[in-house]
Amino acid sequence: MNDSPSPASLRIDAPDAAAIEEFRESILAKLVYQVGGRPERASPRDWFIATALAARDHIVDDWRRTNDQTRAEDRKGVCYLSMEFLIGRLLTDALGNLGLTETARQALAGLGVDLDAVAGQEADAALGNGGLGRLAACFMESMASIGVPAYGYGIRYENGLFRQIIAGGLQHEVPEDWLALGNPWEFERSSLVYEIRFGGHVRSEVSVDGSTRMVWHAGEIVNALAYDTPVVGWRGKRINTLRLWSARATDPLHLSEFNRGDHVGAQAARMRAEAISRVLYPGDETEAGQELRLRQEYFFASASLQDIIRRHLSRHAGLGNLADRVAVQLNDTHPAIGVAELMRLLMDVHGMDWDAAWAVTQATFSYTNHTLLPEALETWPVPMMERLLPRHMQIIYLINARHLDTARARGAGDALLSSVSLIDERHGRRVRMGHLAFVGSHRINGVSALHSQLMRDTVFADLNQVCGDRITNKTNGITFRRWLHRANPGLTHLLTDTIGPELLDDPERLEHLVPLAEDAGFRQRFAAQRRAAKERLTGVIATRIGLKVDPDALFDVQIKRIHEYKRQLLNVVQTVALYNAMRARPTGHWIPRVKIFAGKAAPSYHQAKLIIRLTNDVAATINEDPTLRGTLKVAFLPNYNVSLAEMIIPAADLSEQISTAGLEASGTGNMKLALNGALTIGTLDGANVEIDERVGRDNIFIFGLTAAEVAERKRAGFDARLAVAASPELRGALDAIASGVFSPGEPDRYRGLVESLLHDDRYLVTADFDAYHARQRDVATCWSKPESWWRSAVLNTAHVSWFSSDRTIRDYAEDIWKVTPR
Ligand code: 26W
Repeated sequence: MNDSPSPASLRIDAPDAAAIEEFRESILAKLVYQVGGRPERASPRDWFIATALAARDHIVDDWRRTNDQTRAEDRKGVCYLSMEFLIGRLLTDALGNLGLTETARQALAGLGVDLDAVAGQEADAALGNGGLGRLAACFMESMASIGVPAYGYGIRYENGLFRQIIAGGLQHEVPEDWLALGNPWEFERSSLVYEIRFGGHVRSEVSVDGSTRMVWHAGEIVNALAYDTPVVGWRGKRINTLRLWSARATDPLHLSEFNRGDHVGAQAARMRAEAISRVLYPGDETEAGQELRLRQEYFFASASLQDIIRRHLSRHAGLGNLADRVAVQLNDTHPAIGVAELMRLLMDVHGMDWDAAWAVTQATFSYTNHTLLPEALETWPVPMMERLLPRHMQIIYLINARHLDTARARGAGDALLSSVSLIDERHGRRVRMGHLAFVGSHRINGVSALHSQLMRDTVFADLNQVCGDRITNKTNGITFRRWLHRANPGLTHLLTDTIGPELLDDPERLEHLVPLAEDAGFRQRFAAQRRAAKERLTGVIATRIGLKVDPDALFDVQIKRIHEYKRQLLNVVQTVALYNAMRARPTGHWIPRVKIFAGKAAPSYHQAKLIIRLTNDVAATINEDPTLRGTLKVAFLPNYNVSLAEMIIPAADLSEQISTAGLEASGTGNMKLALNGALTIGTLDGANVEIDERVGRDNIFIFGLTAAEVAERKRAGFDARLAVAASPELRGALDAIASGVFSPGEPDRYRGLVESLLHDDRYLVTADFDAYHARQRDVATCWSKPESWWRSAVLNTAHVSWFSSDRTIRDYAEDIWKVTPR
């Protein structure tokens, strides 16, 4: 937490002396009156809180103005429902977007305090696992920046994603505690509380007007309490709201029990209720399969929809026009229970009939799918749903009955009916949440062109046929404010000095760099910025893992969640093959290379944890081998998070995007790295395909089987042993790993890993090895010709403006949400 992120900020804001003085006074006042500190004794943490509170004062008025204006104009808004928001730090983001970075820097300097050190004190808000959560954070920033009125709705987890500690090469998980020292950005809204009900039973009851209604008599009630965080758009254009729900017991203390002396039992209900927002599920792409997870999903979906309805009814007489005023985006299936919940609210609470409610529901929701991996498609056991959400289960059955009737009317036979049914009858009866989200939405989107096509061709083919083509593509994007301007101010300065400050508002200007790729002087300045970032990362590597690396070496980077389909193992095996080759020819011409890895494994994902251990074991052996004379180093940087990504990305020369084709829905790290001028080595998977189209084949290292070839290999039955037999280098690497070269104290440690690869290579590591190894040799050749390397690097930055999340959001706004940014 103490690393100062990056040097000089963007000097787009030329502050005047009065503004600096005013900000300085404000920081001092916050320090004294709110933090309760004294300037001469304040800790860096105290300064952080004081600075954040001072910055916050610049936000609040505009926040209210934005909200009032949107309400006055009755503009349609977006509600982004997401179980995860992987935000990272907010101080530099807020200051940057407000144009106050220099003001704050100089105000603090006047107090003898360094802004970068202060910013480094902020805990990362790690309310997400990986790509899906970070995408939600980029989208929130973009919506505020381009002027889309929006609320992000999620859960205020007390503990975000675990902190990863590496000890003896193994991952250990430690609870993360981002709120421990206070969160200056959030506002508790004590008047915004909704009741969330669970369990009990449903009865049909006759109301006074003679009509029958289904009445849900809940067994348990939990309160949802809102916490709001402002989301500041670029140049303070709009300030949207991230509204996160915290669970509170309705009756926190059973006083009678307490007075009887049962001090623990008296608080049991409270513990049970508040467990809902205690901790983020660290599972990534594996079905959590836990009742608590379903409770979390319903809790935040219900609170958000109740809030949306309350806000709508504060301005409109009824709910018939809900979909004209609000678009609700389901970020994967995690909030999909919202489809049944909105139906329940419209019918049971607001008296709408089924057809009207269904029309409103479908027109309101749209759903984004983020993965086709079968193990990640959520399903819930019917008995659990019946117990926890009995009314919702009834509604789901009714939705299903009508949906199957429609399918039948369109001529569907039994096979098709069972494939499109919301209930999976094959292994115990389970509710398919992806199907529920699909039928309850008017638009369903994938996150890259390839992924959307695979949705149409595979997992959702039958549904899409039965429901009429509702699938559309919205290729992911990233916010350039965080991932270029803030993470890499040195490069950004070079770019704005060269192609003009308009770049900050118009990423398409990056194309103006194209001719500069031919300019040796510019290439040199571009390379110098990389060199400076690598120098800084070298320091981080030294302090964090005690490894000395050469900043002139090629920095070869794979940073993302550890998962078999992402194939960190392919990278490690190739590293071993390279090591073997270097040892066989120590005097050969080897380019100096640092292999950098970072990423977390789900705590229960044993194979992924074993891959982390192998990476660390390989690193330990290679880093200590004197025959290499330092030409190859391997670094596994612990506790990958947004802040660490911000330090690694500007320093990366090579971006590893090597997933088995067809399995990475999009990827967004690939975009961040290319934007900062790293060259990609990758498969034709996810958004790599679209990066390849834009940067051109001369400026990217593509290898391996295509998605279609992968499918074909799997159909034909792929034998890894044949691939290994045909590749001496692969065999040598696997033999070394299996025989304990990297685990001499326990030679059999990786025997099982290698054997399972030979027996069932589900991710086709061995099939792609030779192509990958060869492409890595091309990388080395290119690196040894700096002119061509840096030409390609410049062209990567030049050609990826399309991956701005502003573009993605404009696409959603126009095609799915029907809202006009302004
Ligand atoms: C139920 C457990 C669970 C948890 C998370 C299942 C699935 C997920 C997510 C779908 C995992 C995820 O983050 N997917 C990633 O989403 C990114 C944003 O669209 C894509 O860029 C990545 O390719 C995709 O893996």
